[in-house]
Amino acid sequence: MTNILIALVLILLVATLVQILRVSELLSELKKQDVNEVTDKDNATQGKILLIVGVLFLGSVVWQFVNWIPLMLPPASSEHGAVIDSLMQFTMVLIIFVFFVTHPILFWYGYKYNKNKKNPVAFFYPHNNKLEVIWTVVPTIVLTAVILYGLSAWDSITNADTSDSQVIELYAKQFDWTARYAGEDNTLGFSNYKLVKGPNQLGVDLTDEFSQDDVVVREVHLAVNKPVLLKMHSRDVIHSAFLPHFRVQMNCVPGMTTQFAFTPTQTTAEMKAQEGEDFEFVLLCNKICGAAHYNMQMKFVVETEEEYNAWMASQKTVKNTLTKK
Ligand SMILES: [Cu+2]
Repeated sequence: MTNILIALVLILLVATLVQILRVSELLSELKKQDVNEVTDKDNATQGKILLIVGVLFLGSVVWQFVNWIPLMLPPASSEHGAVIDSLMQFTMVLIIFVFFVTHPILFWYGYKYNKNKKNPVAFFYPHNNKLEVIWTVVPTIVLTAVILYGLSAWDSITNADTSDSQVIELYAKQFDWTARYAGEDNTLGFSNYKLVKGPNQLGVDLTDEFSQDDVVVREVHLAVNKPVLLKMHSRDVIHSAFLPHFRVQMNCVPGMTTQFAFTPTQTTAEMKAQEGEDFEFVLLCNKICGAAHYNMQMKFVVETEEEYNAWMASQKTVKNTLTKK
């Protein structure tokens, strides 16, 4: 009901504006003025409006920086995350610098050089080789540098040595996550969606010897400073595994395995001391995958190796939970 009322008010507002314009046109006709003629006074008014809009716009940008920067993610809690943070900061500093140089000029020129009696015709300046070279070559060099920096960062992150990483499967479906540790052999047992049945929600092949020691959980625990390799699967649609604090994100695609390796560098306890007691590392879905997409999350806990080992020892293997005795 409220929405309908808001829509009605907006329609009436537009209708009123149209009528006001129409009245002013009729008045000009009565005064025998050409409504389409742009006078010096109109230009001066438009110039001033543009300047005010420019000041308000730049002011609002500064306001957003001041108020929203404190809401941003804390520094990365993973090794490769520091590389992503540096890349992000480098790009942002560059963009913000260019923004604050070009935009004040844009609004100021609109105000300063509008047509008036002193300035009846625009200055005709068709070509300048030197300027053309500068504004072609400088952006080319800068953008090439940014792209090379980004490619080398992505390359170093995705080509990490995973030989001693602990393997964990992240299994996505509408609308939750399940994780499966590869167990002592560090090899995930074979799985297939056709084997999904009853409590075996990941379709693990219970006859495969590699699957016997796998551990299925709904909360992931990691040991700090130990590399992990996440292998992602999806049962239904494309999901995206997003661990914002670790700067990890990778699509989970039905029918194929995707992966992301990382090393957590801070424990949950350290983060709680730094960010407040409510802090938790969390896995989110970053693809709009359906009605309950927003609620698709799983807790990640980073702890010391002793704490992690104790937790792992308390978990049941697939053999113990799913295999019929
Ligand atoms: Cu999803």
